Amino acid sequence: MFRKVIEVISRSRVFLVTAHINLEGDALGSELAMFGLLRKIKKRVFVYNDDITPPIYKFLPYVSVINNDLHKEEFDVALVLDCSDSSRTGKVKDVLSKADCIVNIDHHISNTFFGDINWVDPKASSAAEMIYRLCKEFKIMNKDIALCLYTGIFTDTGNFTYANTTPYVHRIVSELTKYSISPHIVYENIHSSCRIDDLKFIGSIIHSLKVDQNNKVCWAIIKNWPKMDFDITEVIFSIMKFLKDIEVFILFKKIENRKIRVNFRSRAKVDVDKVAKFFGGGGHKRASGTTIEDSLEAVEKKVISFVRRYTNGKVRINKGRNNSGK
Ligand SMILES: [Mn+2]
Repeated sequence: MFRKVIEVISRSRVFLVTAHINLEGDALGSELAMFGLLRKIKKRVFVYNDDITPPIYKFLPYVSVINNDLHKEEFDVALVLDCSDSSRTGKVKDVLSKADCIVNIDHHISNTFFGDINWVDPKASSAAEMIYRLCKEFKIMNKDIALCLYTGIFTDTGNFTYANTTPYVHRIVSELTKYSISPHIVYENIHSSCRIDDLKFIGSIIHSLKVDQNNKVCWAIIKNWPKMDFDITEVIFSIMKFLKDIEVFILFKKIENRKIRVNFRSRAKVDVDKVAKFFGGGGHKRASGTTIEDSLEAVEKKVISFVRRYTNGKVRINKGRNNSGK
């Protein structure tokens, strides 16, 4: 599949590049690195996202090329990055079929192979790692592309702390950092963005944590999940992960009446993609999510009891029908 991607990029002229809604470092870093690569090899490129770019990512090179309004541009190829399913592109999905060829480049294990060409590698730490491989193939790299790729890998490996931080990841990063990247500046841009109210809100969530020590599960219930510029989900998980001997971390966020977003993280043993799939979602083995329509109490009850049985290895899980990313 890698060869097919190289071939279609080489022979085509005009590209649409997009990624998943709820933009984060890997989606944006991969898109913008792809933009840099395609421009270097003299292609025409449009980058479209349904969501607006969160302010914390405004430091990324090329970020101003991202468009949120779909114009009537024609393109030969749609490159869909970091998306487990085409519906994860939001309203960009409506124009994907205009392309002669949809290329799906992703690392979610729950990918639905929606493209004409599907390069899906669940072993890759990030979509950015896959774009790095494309850059190597085309022998293209510069400071801007390197910063985009670094940011993508940094985000999806949880600042190089998750189980997907392989020796290969470190080798890539050692190469990318040669292009005068300042890791502390990337870190500060992404992670030092909380306001005092955010921290107090996080404090209230931490205060109400629930723990099942026997089943190694820790979770939090958030009765009103606010819309915010900066997503504090990862901040909360990073604090939860300070807990000793806990394997699975879950957030229950009420985003609307009877609409609960559930995020899962696991340390190294439990496959939370399977857990999320059981409830109609999906993602990665170590990070996944789903949205369930029911009351907060009912969702907490059914998810926690499922996770308890699952971590005890007492349930077998059939393949889910719907998938969505984390
Ligand atoms: Mn990703």
